[in-house]
Amino acid sequence: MPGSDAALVVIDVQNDFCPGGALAVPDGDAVVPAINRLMPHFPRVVLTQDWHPRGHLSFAASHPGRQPFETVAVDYGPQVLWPDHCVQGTQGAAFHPDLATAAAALILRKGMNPKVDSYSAFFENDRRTATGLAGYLSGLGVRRLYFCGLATDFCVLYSALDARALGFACTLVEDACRGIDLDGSLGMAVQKMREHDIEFTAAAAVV
Ligand code: VGL
Ligand code: ZN
Repeated sequence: MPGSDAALVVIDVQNDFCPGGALAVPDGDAVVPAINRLMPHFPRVVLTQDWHPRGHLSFAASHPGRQPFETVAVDYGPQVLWPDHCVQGTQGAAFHPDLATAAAALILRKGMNPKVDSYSAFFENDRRTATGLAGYLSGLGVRRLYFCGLATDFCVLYSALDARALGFACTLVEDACRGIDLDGSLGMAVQKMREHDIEFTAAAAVV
């Protein structure tokens, strides 16, 4: 049962990450009913939205000769290249139509710098540029974060690891997440989260 110092962070439940979308996560839309049931049990809900300008550096199409899911070196280190996805203002970038967005206190958009990707809701992939979410949550006295959404092995993983490093207690609501699983990335993500004292729970155990 989440207390008064808890917040639910819903990562990137957007059309492009759901079946039929540009970067579909297998079974991605299955998280929606579980997340909608979780929301009323939290004093605060934050939604994130991957929100890229056209021609974003994370798009394979921005790198001549490169294909989606290849990794390239960019200024801040390795960057996986993705199909064009979550372009600002498009239907693909919109939340899944059944997600109960009215419950959200904050919608945080990320990945807006054309030259820097942002998996995490806290820091961009340069690992330096803050999004402001840590200050928002701390300012409200939030100390415990529950994570759900898409994708477990990218944006959920990086968000939860950053939250732990910032001192928040973190729980992954495992059945309210789905992963991409690129070259075993899902198993590695689960292992990393366990190593960093992120707890795992099922949605039914939260409420
Ligand atoms: C994501 C890849 C690219 C995610 C976002 O939300 O996990 N993955 N952009
Ligand atoms: Zn993205």
